[in-house]
Amino acid sequence: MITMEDIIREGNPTLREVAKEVAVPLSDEDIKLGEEMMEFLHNSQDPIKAEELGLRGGVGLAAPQLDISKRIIAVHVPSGDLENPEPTLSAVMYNPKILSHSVQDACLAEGEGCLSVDREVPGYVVRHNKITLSYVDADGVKQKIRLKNYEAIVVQHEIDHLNGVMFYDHINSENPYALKDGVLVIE
Ligand code: FHF
Ligand code: ZN
Repeated sequence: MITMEDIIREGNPTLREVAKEVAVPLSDEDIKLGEEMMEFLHNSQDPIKAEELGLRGGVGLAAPQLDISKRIIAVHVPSGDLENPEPTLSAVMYNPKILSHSVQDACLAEGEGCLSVDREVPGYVVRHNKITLSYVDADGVKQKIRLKNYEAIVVQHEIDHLNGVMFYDHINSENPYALKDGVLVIE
């Protein structure tokens, strides 16, 4: 089981590496890793388990955060709607790739945090508002999906980890809350 002790923190050079693609068909080892990453997200979003295990709630996790430099991410975005409790996005993605993106940019009003960063970094993290993405799923099947708004932001945060990029690299260092015209601010 993955816990916070398995997650490396900023300063560890692995977080600045470009991770390696995984071989397809997927190995049993890579499938197992993806399952454990998704289990971590589930546990971290379960108030009881998160408390017991001392986990920070997370919607995404990338293999490099476990000191494993492979192009594997897990995302689990809860709906936040009691009427419709299905997660809006839940997947392990192998070799995810952004094929195209909107001209419009977007950022989260609250800024971002990271399981590998034990401090608050204020500011808008400007990303693409919409992305078209390909990836290999847990069954080894190639998928192509379009994402927008919050789900697109989460996946871009995770893919950044595969490329050695941290969220604060996208914050304007002169004025962390400066925004160009037309950037969508997601509440
Ligand atoms: C998180 N937590 O998941 C943040 C951090 C925008 O690479 O967003 O570092 F638990 C992955 C509902 C809404 C339930 C939000 C991408 C952020 C990715 C993890 N928590 C949440 C939730 C959250 C990072 N990460 C603050 C830990
Ligand atoms: Zn992160």
